[in-house]
Order: sequence, then structure tokens, then C-alpha cells
Amino acid sequence: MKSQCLISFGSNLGDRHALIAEAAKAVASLSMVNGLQASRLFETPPIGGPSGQEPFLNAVAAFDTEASARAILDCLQVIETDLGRQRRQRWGARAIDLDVVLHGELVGGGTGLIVPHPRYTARQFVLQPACDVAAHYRDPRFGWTLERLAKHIDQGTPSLALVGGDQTIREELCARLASQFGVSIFAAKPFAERMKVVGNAPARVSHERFKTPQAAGSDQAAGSDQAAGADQAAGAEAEEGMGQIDSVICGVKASEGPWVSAFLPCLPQLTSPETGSVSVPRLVARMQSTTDKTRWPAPHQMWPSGWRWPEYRLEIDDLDWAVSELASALSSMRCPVEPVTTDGAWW
Ligand code: A4P
Ligand code: MG
Repeated sequence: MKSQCLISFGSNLGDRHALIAEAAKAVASLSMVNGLQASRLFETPPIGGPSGQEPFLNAVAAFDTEASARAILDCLQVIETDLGRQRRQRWGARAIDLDVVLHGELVGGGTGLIVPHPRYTARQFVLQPACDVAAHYRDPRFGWTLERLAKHIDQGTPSLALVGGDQTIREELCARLASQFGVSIFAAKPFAERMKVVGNAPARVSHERFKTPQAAGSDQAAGSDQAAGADQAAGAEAEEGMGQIDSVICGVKASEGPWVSAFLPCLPQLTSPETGSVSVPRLVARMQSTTDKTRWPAPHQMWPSGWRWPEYRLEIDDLDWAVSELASALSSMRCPVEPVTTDGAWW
């Protein structure tokens, strides 16, 4: 069966331009690749990984193929090796990195292969080039075109709602992102207990039940308005996160920068202009604590049915790593992506 395939190119070591051009030529010459179209070349700062790396050149290419994603990845890895790629350190500087971003309707993969690429939804250095040649491609999980996804990530404030996994781990991740990276926490917290005055002294009153966002006054926090007006149904289909918003949302202020939440705030209807609001998460980051036996991708784990919001997936086996990964995801939503060619004829 013929599939539309999208692959990404990255290089930040050696003669980047020559390496990426060689890679594109090698991919285009594969018999399984038909009608390859390349995006412009873009220069982008390195996101994540060890410090002191040079800027990347990034691009994507779209083509039709009858081959499986696995067969394509195998060929991409041969090309990487031929061009001198050495895997010393995850996210370390690399002569060439070739990833399979999308492959038709495929959701899943197998050992050593996950499609759609689990991190591309946050990455302007993939989404912007993709708009050159594959703006109309759809992510098979949530059905959005790449053009829509790119705009969605670009508007509002970089933000991630953490769902799945363990609540205490999600809270720990938020706390660490706040202390290490200055990321705001979009928190669901109870009000402080109300005080009433007895004589001249404040006295404790019985603990009130937490209010729901709907019950909260509009002055309580940025975000509560939208949350209150939002279409519960969109998220109600989703999952356990919804149950946890039975409390007042003490949101981040509109002017504040990137934020994370340890729960899923209410999401507006997809057709609503409010999808761009500062209090609507750009991505839902699905956490999964992993062991060798529980690694993704089991499609039902990575994509529960009925879900219609763009997602970022994170397998957690090390908290420090997960924190830096989430910080990188937030950075990559706003990373500058400068075209360095005027068209896709650079190879
Ligand atoms: N793998 C699983 N699924 C895929 C897929 N869809 N495509 C496996 C490609 N590979 C896939 O990849 C690690 C393993 O992922 C492989 O064994 C493969 O079987 P790798 O290329 O060996 O190592 P890596 O690239 O360091 O890791 P990874 O996780 O692929 O990194 P990313 O997500 O590609 O991020 N900043 C800028 N500005 N531009 C960049 O291009 N790239 C990265 C790397 C970080 N920061 C960047 C950029
Ligand atoms: Mg890679």
C-alpha cells in the first residue's frame, strides 16, 4: 500500500550543508522513495543535549513509498552510518540525524521504532520545514494537519499538561521544572482555608470543599475563565486527568512564560478560538513509567481512543532525564527557525 512518508534531517557537526545534501541525495536515490520533495534548509539553535553544541541545519522531506516504516528507518540508518554518524551520547552533536516523522496512518512501530516520532509535535525545527512540503499531511492520532499543528504550537504560551503515569511523579516533575528552569506551574490547588473574625481575632472555620473551576469566581486566576467556559466533553473523553480538576485552578498569569501542569485543564472545543488561549496547554504530555516489559509502543497505551489533542509522549525511567526532556520540549516550541535557503533545491 502506498503511504505518504515524512522524514527529518538534522546536522550540527562537520560540514553541515554538505552532509545534509548528501543525505537527501542518498534518500532520493532509494528505489523505495518516490517523488521526494525537500523543504528549505533552516538553521536552529541546539535544543537539549550537552552544552556547547553548534547550531543545527534542519530540513524535512516528503515522499510516497510502498515500503514499511521499518524498511525506511533501516535505510536511513545505513545512510547515517555511511555519512559518519557516530552515536556517542544521546542528543549529542551529530554529523547527520535522520528520523521517520510520519508514515501514512501508522501509529506504533516496534523495537527501536516509534511512529509518529514521539517528540516532533513540540518541535518548530520539524514543524516549520514540514509546512513547506507536507502542510496537508495529517497526524493519524489526532487528525490535525501539520499546518494547523504548527500554528497551534506557535500561538499561546509554550505549555505542557502532564497526564498518565503517577500523580506524585507528575507533581515532582513540575516542581523540578519550576526550580531548575523557572517554568511556571499551572496549579490546581485548594483555596487557603477561609478565616472569619471572632472578636478581633481571626478564627478557623471548618474546611470547605474545594470548589470546581466552574464554581470559582472569574477573579480567582488566569485560566479559570477559560476553564469554566470550556467544553468539558472534549477532555472528558480523554482520561483520568479530568477527574483531578475538582479543585480551584490557580493559574499562571497571562503574561507569564512557559508553564506545566500536573493535571489536564479543561480543553476548549477544537473549533473554538480559545484553543490559542494562554491557559490551554499546547500539548498533552503523556507520561509512562517504563520497564523493559512496559515500553511503548503498544498503540492502546500511546493513543487511547477518542483523544483529539496533540500529544507529546515521554517514557520515564529516570526523573532527571525526564525533566530535561520536558524543558527541551518547551524550548523547542519557541526555538528560532531561520530559513537559510529560499527553496528546497539545496541538495
Ligand atoms: N527510533 C525510534 N523511533 C524512531 C523514528 N521514528 N525515527 C530509535 C528515527 N529513529 C527512531 O535515535 C535513537 C533511537 O531512536 C534509534 O536507535 C532508533 O532506532 P538516534 O538517532 O540514534 O539518537 P538521537 O537522535 O540522539 O536520539 P533521538 O531520540 O532520535 O533524538 P531526537 O529526538 O532525534 O533529537 N535541536 C535542533 N535544533 N535540531 C535537531 O535536529 N535534534 C535532537 C535529537 C535534539 N536537539 C535538536 C535536534
Ligand atoms: Mg534520531
